[in-house]
Amino acid sequence: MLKLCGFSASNYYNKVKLALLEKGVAFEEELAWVGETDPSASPIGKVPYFKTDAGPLSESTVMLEYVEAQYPTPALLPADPFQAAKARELVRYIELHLELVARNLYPEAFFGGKVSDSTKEKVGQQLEKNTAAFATLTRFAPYIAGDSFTLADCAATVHLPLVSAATKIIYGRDFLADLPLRDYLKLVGARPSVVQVNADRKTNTELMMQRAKAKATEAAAKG
Ligand SMILES: N[C@@H](CCC(=O)N[C@@H](CS)C(=O)NCC(=O)O)C(=O)O
Repeated sequence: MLKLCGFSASNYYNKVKLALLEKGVAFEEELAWVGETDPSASPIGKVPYFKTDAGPLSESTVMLEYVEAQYPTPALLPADPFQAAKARELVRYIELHLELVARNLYPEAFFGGKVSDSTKEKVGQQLEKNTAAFATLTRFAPYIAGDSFTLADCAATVHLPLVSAATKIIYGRDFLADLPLRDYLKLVGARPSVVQVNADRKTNTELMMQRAKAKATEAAAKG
């Protein structure tokens, strides 16, 4: 059976999990924390990755494309090639231009660490530009790429709340405040797939925090 490997606190893991749940694909989850991943499946050590009957596969957006091709119904991309490309464009913007940039803020925003002032300034400038560009592409009609739930929604649902929260915490201003994110998250949040992903994320985040604490205590004891 298809195995989704990684952990449920990960936004990239949850993007793929959402697509599988939306499609009703039978899959198992294999817990793999960062540092404990299978190098033969994820050579770079990131999660998520798949173990399929045909072999392993990493990189979440490639995994989404595989899921869409292997399990075509219900479709998570519009049938029209141009509209499908527009949905993919949103996935790319959300990850490359928003999430990956905002990720530089996470150590301080979410994990009790510190980010330098120069990083904050540089990231702030990039996000200012990138969020404005992203806003021109989004539809919210009512889904992010139009009238149906697509792969772009799998990405938006898991990544946008992090971008929003990180900018609010670090700069005192939510860089996505001009988007109808609250209503959108309420809409997608009612889907059984999103309810499950959010519940699993909460449980797994608590576990992750406990692990981090235990590791810190262990390190302190060693001196
Ligand atoms: N481009 C990767 C990004 C995945 C990613 O960054 N995953 C994080 C967890 S949310 C991770 O594994 N981080 C550990 C690391 O970068 O070594 C994908 O789309 O799958």
